[in-house]
Amino acid sequence: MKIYDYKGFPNPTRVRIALAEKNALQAVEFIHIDVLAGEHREPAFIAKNPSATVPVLELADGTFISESSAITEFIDQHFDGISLFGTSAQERAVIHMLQKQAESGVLDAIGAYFHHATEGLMESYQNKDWGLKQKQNAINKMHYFNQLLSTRKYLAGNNYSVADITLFAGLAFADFVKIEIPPECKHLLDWRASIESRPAVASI
Ligand SMILES: N[C@@H](CCC(=O)N[C@@H](CS)C(=O)NCC(=O)O)C(=O)O
Repeated sequence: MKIYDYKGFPNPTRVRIALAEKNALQAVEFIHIDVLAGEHREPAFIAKNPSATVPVLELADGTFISESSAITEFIDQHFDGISLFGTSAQERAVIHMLQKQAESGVLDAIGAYFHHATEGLMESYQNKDWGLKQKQNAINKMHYFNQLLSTRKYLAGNNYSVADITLFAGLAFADFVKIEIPPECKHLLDWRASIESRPAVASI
């Protein structure tokens, strides 16, 4: 199996952490896509993912899978080890809910800020007000997650899950664009330090 990505970018990081948690990084061939040079917008890559984003997973039969949530779900099912998506119906639904909130409320909101209110990536269209609004939305969500983490160890409860991975990648994106986690969000900051110290996360 192959993964087309750009090491260190937020969404590729989600996939690499999931693989590391499963001890499966060696099972994958990584193919570097030079996003900074626009390689992801060339026809050869668009044929793999019409959305022109990394990461993309290619399976042995030639199937291409984009969207980090889908790729990490495949990884969770395909490889043995810790369950990242939960087991019971309730646990799976709660993890899904929190991953979605972390993705749209933090990671994608910060992405909108990056693409619209900073230089971004060779953007053909920008709406600065939209970008700034999304930055504020991301900060509001940090407060929301801080509150949640005042009563639980991990985002979805007692067990580490893909929701933690997605929020962690979102906060790394915040660092990159210099959006500070509000210092009063102590539970969020402590949680982040605990995720950072996981061997799989530290190995990425
Ligand atoms: N929803 C997609 C988003 C992927 C995404 O936006 N990837 C970024 C890198 S972190 C990218 O390829 N950006 C290129 C661009 O926006 O032109 C996912 O979950 O994988």
